[in-house]
Amino acid sequence: MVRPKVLVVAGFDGSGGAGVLRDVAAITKADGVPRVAVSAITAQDEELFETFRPVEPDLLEVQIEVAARRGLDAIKIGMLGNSANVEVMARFLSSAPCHLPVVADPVLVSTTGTVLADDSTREAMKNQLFPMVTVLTPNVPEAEALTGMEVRCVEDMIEAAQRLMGLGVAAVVVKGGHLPGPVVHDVVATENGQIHILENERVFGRVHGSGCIFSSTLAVRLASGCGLIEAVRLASSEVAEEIRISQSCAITG
Ligand code: PXL
Repeated sequence: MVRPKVLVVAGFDGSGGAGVLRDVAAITKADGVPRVAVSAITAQDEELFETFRPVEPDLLEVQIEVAARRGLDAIKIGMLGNSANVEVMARFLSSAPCHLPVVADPVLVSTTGTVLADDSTREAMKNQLFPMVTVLTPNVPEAEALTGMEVRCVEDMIEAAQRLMGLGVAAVVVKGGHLPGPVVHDVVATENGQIHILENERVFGRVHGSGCIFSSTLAVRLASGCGLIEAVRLASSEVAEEIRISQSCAITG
């Protein structure tokens, strides 16, 4: 099969931990062809998030137009930086072919605690972006922030997924890695009201940018024709593998 072209619209993190560099690596590893439009530039490393600036919306718009010119098979959206850039993204999606899988990772806060989407950006994401998205992939803190409810267990994850479906997304994957326990649950809600609960043994350790790895791998798999549940399984095992790799690097130096 021809390698699927996946457009990433996300922030730049020069340390490579998160953002477009991580997305490009994940897409390439999954045998996709990455195309990139940078929405914001961040200055950070694993310990410290110094600052970020969104790019001007007209610059984001032309990057997306150019990246899409030769055709796309999927889109992965990460950090957008501000509400103007959310609007640019939503406008592009409203003119994109409707069969194109669009995976949105609702990046709100950096791993180190910096707010990456302020209130007006969050509102624009909910009102303008999410209704155009095929799969939304929040982790537990993001699901809590977007729904306003506390998420402590699988039943809460199901409730949060259903509330997020109410925003007009076609499917939601709430990733359970932030909840304690030896088994990690991912809850998938789909348009026909179905709920699927996937279980994976916890791989101990962390990798910066695990949300980017998950959503980018998911986008490639969906573009390659995988069903949603199988694509989620493959994306989860990719994250687990990257955690194992980063653990063994940490041990061997
Ligand atoms: O992992 C979320 C994320 C995504 N994209 C960028 C980020 C972060 C977290 O810090 O900086 C650019």
